[in-house]
Amino acid sequence: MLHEARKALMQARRIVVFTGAGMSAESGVPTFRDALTGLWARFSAEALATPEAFARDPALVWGWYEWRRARVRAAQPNAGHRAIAAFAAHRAADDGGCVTVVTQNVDDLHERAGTPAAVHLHGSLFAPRCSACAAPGAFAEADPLEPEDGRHLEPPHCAHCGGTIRPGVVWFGEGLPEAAWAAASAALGDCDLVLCVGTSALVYPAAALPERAVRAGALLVQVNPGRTAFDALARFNLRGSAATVLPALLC
Ligand code: BJW
Repeated sequence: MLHEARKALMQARRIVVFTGAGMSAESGVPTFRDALTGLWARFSAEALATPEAFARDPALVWGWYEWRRARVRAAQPNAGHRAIAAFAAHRAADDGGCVTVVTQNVDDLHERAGTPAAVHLHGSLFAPRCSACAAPGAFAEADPLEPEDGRHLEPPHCAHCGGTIRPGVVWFGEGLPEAAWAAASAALGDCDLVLCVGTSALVYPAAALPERAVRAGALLVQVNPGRTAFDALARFNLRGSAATVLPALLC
């Protein structure tokens, strides 16, 4: 199966790598929905990842995202992130076609592994903005949080209008960033192959993009240790972790 999937990748000219939280799991960044270790097993999405939650208790939400940002800063890209970056660079250098990385992740591990322009569908932990005027915000100068600390923390205020700075991520009920959505729609609307890594494929509208690509004739290869909503769509289901399967598949 790995050999066949590898052959399909080598033959494809326009490839989209579509990643989710499982991509960063082996870097120590928790997923959302894994039964024991996922964030939603320990924390309430309604209390932390909605605009209503931020309006109700900004310090609770800001503190939680600062805790997560500290964890990501302490993490390193894994062999899977590095394999994707090396594969894309190799393809570009050899004029072997284009590879676009589209991620639902709010970490910066693709970039730190050498992927220069990953498309972030759900925003970034590193791009806070004003909740009133949308101007980019800055983090407070305070000492970094301890990785296990999820304490309340007052968010900083906007230098332009005094509004409350919010995390630059996409919460439930919010639209996706327009530029990222346009770039991802274009790449997935015109690809031969989509390589889906570490996503449960349950969150929309992101999950609709690979579905649409398959309907338009693209072949889907999936890397995931568990079952997902994409299983039936995939030509190849490679059951394993990102950091073990991707180097074997791409390098
Ligand atoms: C490994 C591994 C290893 C483990 N290697 N793999 C249609 C139907 C039903 C509902 C909806 C719908 N359309 C919209 C909705 C509502 C909602 C939604 O989708 N809900 C569903 C959950 C039911 N969607 C929204 O609200 C979206 N907005 C919207 O629709 O707005 C409408 C609107 C339009 C215009 C104007 C205004 C409004 C927004 C969704 C935003 C999602 N946000 C989050 C949080 C981001 C911020 C943060 O980080 O806190 O995004 S939720 C969370 O889920 C996060 C993720 O990006 C996203 C996807 O999760 P992902 O990446 O798939 O992770 P997991 O944990 O689910 O899966 C991990 C996988 O990895 C598993 O499969 C493991 O097996 C695997 N794995 N270890 C490889 N080592």
